[in-house]
Amino acid sequence: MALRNTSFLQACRGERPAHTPIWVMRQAGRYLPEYREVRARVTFEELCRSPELCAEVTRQPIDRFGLDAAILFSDILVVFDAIGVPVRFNPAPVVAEPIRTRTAVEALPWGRAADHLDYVYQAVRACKAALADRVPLIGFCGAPMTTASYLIEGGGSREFEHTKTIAFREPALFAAMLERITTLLIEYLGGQVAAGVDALQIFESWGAAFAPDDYRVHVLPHLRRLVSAVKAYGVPVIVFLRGNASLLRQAAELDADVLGIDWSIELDRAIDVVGRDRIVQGNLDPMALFATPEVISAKARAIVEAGRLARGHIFNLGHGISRHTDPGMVAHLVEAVHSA
Ligand code: 1CP
Repeated sequence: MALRNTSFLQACRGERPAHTPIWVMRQAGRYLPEYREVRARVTFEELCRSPELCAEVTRQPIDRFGLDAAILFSDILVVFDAIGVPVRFNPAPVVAEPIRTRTAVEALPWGRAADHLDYVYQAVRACKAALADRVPLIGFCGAPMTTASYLIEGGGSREFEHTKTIAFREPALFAAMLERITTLLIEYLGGQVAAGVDALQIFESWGAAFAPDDYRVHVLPHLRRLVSAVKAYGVPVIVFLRGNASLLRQAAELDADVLGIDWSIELDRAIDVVGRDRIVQGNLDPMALFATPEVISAKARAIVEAGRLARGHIFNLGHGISRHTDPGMVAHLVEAVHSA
């Protein structure tokens, strides 16, 4: 059956739908009471492994708000299941035995690893069924470096000490790790597309860990390979490279259909850097949802206006929504963007 709301996919192709489409990074999650209700019954890991519950929480923000796209409920770190590396969420992720040496990398079972993520592909099928063609479904993964950083650091990090030490002192080992992870991610996104996702987003949440010149040398080639490979799957590819103020020119070198812009830069200035022929997504500060409805409307209008400078624009926050957000303000934002 054909999708009923195609505004998001039209914007990804550079067409101008009747209104600016909007979805929200982390739109399924802890700010929604109905999500917290599900989470009270199961752990985060159990939730990610249950296709039925993934479909239920993916649908929650679609049922509540007039959003123009759904995003698969999962996490960028479930890929570690594929290589037998356990990760716990408390709720921040913890990898008990970080991978930092060539021996440790080579001991991991990389061959046909993405076959072990069948529960995610089943979740995609369950989400598609639950959405019943109301809106498109976005699949996703972490970018090679963001993904690798959790494996190397053993969790989130502020300074990325181990990741950058390996990149600077053992560049061949760092490249070998990112190469293997990239191959796994290419297969993993292929599995998501085969299961039915309508678009893909790659999250480079920690790009700004590296200085721009080091990012170009040590990180960008792997992200570029991932983007080029997954573009062949035939669905639009969005890259959200957080740290735009410093890495926007690097982002512009990617062959992605859509470039995600974080909230650290004015959208019109970002468009001037990446080029007016590009399609952009973003970029309201998530904390702006703590402002009054009038202020939210004004900020939304300004971003929609700036978005008209680009070939296409999908409205989003400039990073994930805060868990303390009032859902009523999300309803207000969607309204404001659609009527701008
Ligand atoms: O207790 C809970 O319910 C767990 C909180 C939670 C949630 C709701 C985590 C743990 N992950 C998620 C879901 C999630 N994560 C989605 C779902 C779809 C949606 O957007 O609605 C997505 C796309 C992600 C992606 C993700 N996970 C990123 C990239 C996006 C970003 O925010 O930069 C990253 C960095 C992660 C790692 C992760 N997983 C969970 C947490 C708390 C974190 C961040 C840890 C850190 O700060 O290092």
